[in-house]
Amino acid sequence: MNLYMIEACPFVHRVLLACEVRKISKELIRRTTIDLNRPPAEMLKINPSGSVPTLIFSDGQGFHESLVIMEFLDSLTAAGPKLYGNTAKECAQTKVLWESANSILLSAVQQAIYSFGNVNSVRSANEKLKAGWEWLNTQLNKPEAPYIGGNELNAVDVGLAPFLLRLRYAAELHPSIPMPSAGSRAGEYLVRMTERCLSGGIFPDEEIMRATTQKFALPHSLFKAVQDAPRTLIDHPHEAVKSEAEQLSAWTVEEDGHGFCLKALFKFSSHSDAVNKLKWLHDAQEICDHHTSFSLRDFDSIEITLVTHEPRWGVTRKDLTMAKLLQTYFVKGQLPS
Ligand SMILES: N[C@@H](CCC(=O)N[C@@H](CS)C(=O)NCC(=O)O)C(=O)O
Repeated sequence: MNLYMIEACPFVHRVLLACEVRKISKELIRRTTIDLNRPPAEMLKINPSGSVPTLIFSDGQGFHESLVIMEFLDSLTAAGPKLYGNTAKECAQTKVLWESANSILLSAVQQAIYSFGNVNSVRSANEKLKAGWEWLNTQLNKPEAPYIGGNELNAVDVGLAPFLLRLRYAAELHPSIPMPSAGSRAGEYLVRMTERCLSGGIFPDEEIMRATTQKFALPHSLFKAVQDAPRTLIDHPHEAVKSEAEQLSAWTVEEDGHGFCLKALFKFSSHSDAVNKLKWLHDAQEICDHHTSFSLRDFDSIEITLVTHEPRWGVTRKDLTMAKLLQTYFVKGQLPS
């Protein structure tokens, strides 16, 4: 068997940690590091999404999804304890516990990590995290048992670990993220888990983990460009738009009684797609600290006006930079990586 992976992926780390717990050798499951931008053809054949981890067998068959792979590892004969338990009843109980871990703790941890500089999102994650740490304290209520699984990690510990470790790095950039207090059971669990994952050489170097995590905690460079763009009025907005015709092709300069403004109409594939884009626009405005005037048209289109009111009405550098950001996301469906 061959595990297709990249070095710094938390979902891959679940599988590597699971192999360590189960004592599954690198000979039984070999590791192939891939380029996520160019996944190998044999991997795309069984996992067209191109995501890692993906497990491939010698006959070319295989599957992806970290939790599915973890469950499969329990079917192998190996010296280490099983992740889900030894009986059908234990497996069912572990899966029910995982559902709570995922919805109460992990979703909040992921929201805090993958904030992309969205302070609203961090704020709401922080509230959920407090409840998450309480849940974790309750799970760790057996004094002799260092892990949720008891003396050894189970599927719930393994599913959480890569993300719990990364939360620290996000908290370095967003100090409002609440971490469990040092003396609490959850706090001690975090220290224990971090030592285990980092010392065993299971996860990459801290510096790699920090850098790859913090990339998701900061605004994308196109958001940053809007934040940094000056609010200076442009005297000839028609020419400014023409000079960046490709990136601003969706926008027209219009003039009303007050002065110039930028307008665009973006059409989406469905009503729900348009509503999702409105949610994205709402967050984008908060991250950029720059606001637009927008309305939903014909259920599937968004009409946007970009203009600066103060100190004088008109189009500024910040408006133009915001226009480029919106066009990139609304036309391409994603921001460049
Ligand atoms: N639900 C998947 C998520 C895997 C995932 O998102 N992996 C990332 C790398 S950390 C990836 O492959 N992204 C590229 C893609 O989805 O195309 C799992 O649990 O395995």
